[in-house]
Amino acid sequence: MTEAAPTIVILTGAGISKESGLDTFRDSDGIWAKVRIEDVATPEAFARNPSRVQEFYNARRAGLKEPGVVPNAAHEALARLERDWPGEVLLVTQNIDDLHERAGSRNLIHMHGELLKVRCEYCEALMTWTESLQTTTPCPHCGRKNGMRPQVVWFGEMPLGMDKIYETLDTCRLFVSIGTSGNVYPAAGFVQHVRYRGVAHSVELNLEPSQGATLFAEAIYGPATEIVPAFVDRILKDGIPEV
Ligand code: BJW
Repeated sequence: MTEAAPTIVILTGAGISKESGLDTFRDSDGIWAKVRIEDVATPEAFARNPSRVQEFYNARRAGLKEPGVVPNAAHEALARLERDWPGEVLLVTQNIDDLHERAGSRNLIHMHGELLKVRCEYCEALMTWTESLQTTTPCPHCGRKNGMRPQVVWFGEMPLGMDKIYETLDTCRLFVSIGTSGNVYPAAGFVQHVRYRGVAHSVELNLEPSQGATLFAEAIYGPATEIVPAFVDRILKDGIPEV
């Protein structure tokens, strides 16, 4: 019996979308330099001032429609890896933009939610939403007001798809972390989870060393649009290095 081709898990963060015109969070010109986490990215902030939080996400949702905001060479390379690698490639993104989908990735988990989806806290209906959302917008399913919220994961909330993510981290032979600062858990802990098993290679691809840089077996630094396509070429040509 021939062995199945090894599984790859890719984790992406805001850095992969930076060259598509979307801000990161913790760089000096990032989102958290302009707004406070406590004002927009916690359930308490939403309870205190829902309009402020809706405005923040309405602006970012509108930003996705800017003509220059399109998938870049790094998003495209990851879609190519999924198409051409003979085994499973699971793409786990912390990003709430839709650039991976637009590039063609299909086996994708948005662990921190999706900007183009909203849900009703009363009836739990989940729906695609491309326009502005107001606190008073009635739920199209149950008709109640004041329950519609962005489908994003705020601090203190449980990230999405965790069972599938850990199941795949437990079987992968390659873990790659791209454009994330390694500040936010549980994503920041994935590399230790994988390395603990002792059978998977781990690589960081970033503009500069992240918080957890020393935890990776290999690191490549540079803009995502340059280093990700070159890395994908290498894996498709040479396969996964031995641990
Ligand atoms: C480039 C580049 C280029 C730039 N090319 N690279 C104490 C200890 C440990 C954990 C905790 C703790 N206290 C609390 C926690 C848990 C907490 C947490 O981690 N806090 C830390 C701050 C310490 N985590 C949570 O609460 C999470 N939930 C959870 O743990 O649930 C379990 C649980 C729940 C309840 C009870 C008990 C347990 C939820 C986390 C939610 C994160 N949400 C946000 C905002 C929502 C989405 C949105 O609005 O977009 O998600 S925060 C923000 O950070 C966003 C991002 O997805 C996330 C990660 O950011 P990312 O992607 O890493 O971006 P940056 O800006 O940080 O980094 C960019 C990187 O790109 C940099 O490295 C650059 O160098 C690089 N770069 N240009 C390549 N061109």
